[in-house]
Amino acid sequence: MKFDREEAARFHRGHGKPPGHEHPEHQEPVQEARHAELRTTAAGAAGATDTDTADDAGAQGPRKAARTEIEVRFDLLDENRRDAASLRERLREQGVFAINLMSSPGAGKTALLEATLPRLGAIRVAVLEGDIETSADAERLAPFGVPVVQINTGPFGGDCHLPAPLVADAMEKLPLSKLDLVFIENVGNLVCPAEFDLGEARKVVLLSVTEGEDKPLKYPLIFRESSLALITKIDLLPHLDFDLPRLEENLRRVNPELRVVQLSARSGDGLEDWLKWLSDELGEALRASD
Ligand SMILES: Nc1nc2c(ncn2[C@@H]2O[C@H](COP(=O)(O)OP(=O)(O)O)[C@@H](O)[C@H]2O)c(=O)[nH]1
Ligand SMILES: [Mg+2]
Repeated sequence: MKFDREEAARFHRGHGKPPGHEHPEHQEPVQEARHAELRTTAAGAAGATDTDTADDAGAQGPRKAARTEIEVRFDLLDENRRDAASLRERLREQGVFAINLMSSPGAGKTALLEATLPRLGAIRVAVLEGDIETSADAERLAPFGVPVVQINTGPFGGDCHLPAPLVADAMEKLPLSKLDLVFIENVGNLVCPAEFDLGEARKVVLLSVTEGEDKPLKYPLIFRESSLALITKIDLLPHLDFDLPRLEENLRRVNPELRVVQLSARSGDGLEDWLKWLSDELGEALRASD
């Protein structure tokens, strides 16, 4: 079954949560997804069964009030996984390395891109900008002269994350054969983006020093899923009561494999470490595809 955006949007609208969008940390994923279930509900028709006939219902007064609900459940996570797998394959064929940047709103994803794009030298880069509404971030990146595609989830129910089908559509607007690297700036949220594979090569999570040392413990999935954590806005540390060693310890507790880089897009401190990680990962991917 194809990802049906209109259907999904109808379910998402108002709460930004798709059907079958279970949070694996709290609930088992929907196993019985992708079925249509006919369920009869009838005020005053206690004891009615799905096999009662219309005539029966007609003969028994209150059942005239019966109404039929059709509940359709899609396992969007499963749908998403398959779309992400084919996008990953397409990006591999094209030799494009994609990085999914995730954080809570305001941690500094766009500021990081503003600081990074002019420092990439010969690397051919493009950006997909994800937000619920507005093209503000795409406009911030326009002066850098790289292809930028804005993805708004607002028309699809205002999702709190980017889903793979929207990312795949947006990738088709990029000249993939002429690119080495695509940054995907996800919708600002520390929970939902972690659950949705976008076919990226690496997930990178940003956490700013104003958000608190406890966030890896409170929102562990996004830190477990990521290869690199960027501790951002370190220029603000002198003004804060922030325990950096404790944050690093919390990150290690949640994911001992996680690489950690501290940086400030404002002062430029730490950007070299980030760029080194980037070029090492990109170089490794290019060598592997030779
Ligand atoms: N002091 C300081 N402010 C920053 C830094 N990076 C981003 N900001 C500010 O934080 C706010 C949110 O940044 P933005 O890049 O839009 O975050 P995003 O929502 O994750 O894309 C903006 O006001 C930025 O100027 C930084 O390294 N230092
Ligand atoms: Mg942004």
